[in-house]
Amino acid sequence: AQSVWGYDSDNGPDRWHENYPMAKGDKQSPIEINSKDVRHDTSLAPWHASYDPGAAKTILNNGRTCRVVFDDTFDRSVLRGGPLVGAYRLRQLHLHWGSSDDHGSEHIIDGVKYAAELHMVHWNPKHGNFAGALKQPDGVAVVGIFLKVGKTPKPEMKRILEEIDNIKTKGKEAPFQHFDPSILFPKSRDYWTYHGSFTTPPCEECITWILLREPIEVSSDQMAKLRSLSKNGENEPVNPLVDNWRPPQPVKGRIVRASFK
Ligand code: SG7
Ligand code: ZN
Repeated sequence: AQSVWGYDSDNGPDRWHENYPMAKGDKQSPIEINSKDVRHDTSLAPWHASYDPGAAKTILNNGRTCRVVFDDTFDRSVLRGGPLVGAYRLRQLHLHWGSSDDHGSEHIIDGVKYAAELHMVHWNPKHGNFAGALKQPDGVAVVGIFLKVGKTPKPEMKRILEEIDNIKTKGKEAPFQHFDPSILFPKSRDYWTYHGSFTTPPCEECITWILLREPIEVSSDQMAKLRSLSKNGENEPVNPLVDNWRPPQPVKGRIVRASFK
């Protein structure tokens, strides 16, 4: 078995199950969504995020993604409604992206791969702490936002992108304060929802996915900036951090519901 999981041929998604058997479970993520198989559910409520800009703490490169961490010691930045019961606390956001603009997202929509996918990870405080929530089917809620490359840069991505040079290599961390991540949401609140897993080992099946229908538009230059991150540590040979996405997993009879028609 591989010593550390990653996205390369020797330690990538096809081999994760050797060390993390849950990766072959029945409710794995991501999945491919086909609009013709989706069930419009009129009982699905709108979702609401109420985020405190003061909860943002740091931004870091862990060699597998770039992540912004939030204070989740109390109900400070929360997500409610949609398919969820109760308030879920924002813990972190991170992204998955490709080596070029034509792929990089984890979920695939009607055959479309977006350039990147942003994940806002929230947990259900009724389970006590994040580790406890990971063991429960209603433990975690992730909002997924697709990034589509177009002509216009997304100004709201600037704060994150201007920190890239400060967290270039694996293990680097920088302060990241006064940031309201709801500025990254698209206009439409329409979403798909289904029950699945984390897209990285150990791939626990504890996630209510809320995938936003409308992508946000970023420029090709903004994507290139993200790709300038490195997998390697500071004094190691340069190894670009790209293609940190897991391919779609078997749906196994799960139903994807849509909040819209
Ligand atoms: C990224 O995605 C990281 C992970 C995250 C994982 O690799 O942001 O976070 C940490 C703390 O390393 O795993 C437990 C967790 O949040 C999977 O998250 S995802 O399913 O939303 N892609
Ligand atoms: Zn993710």
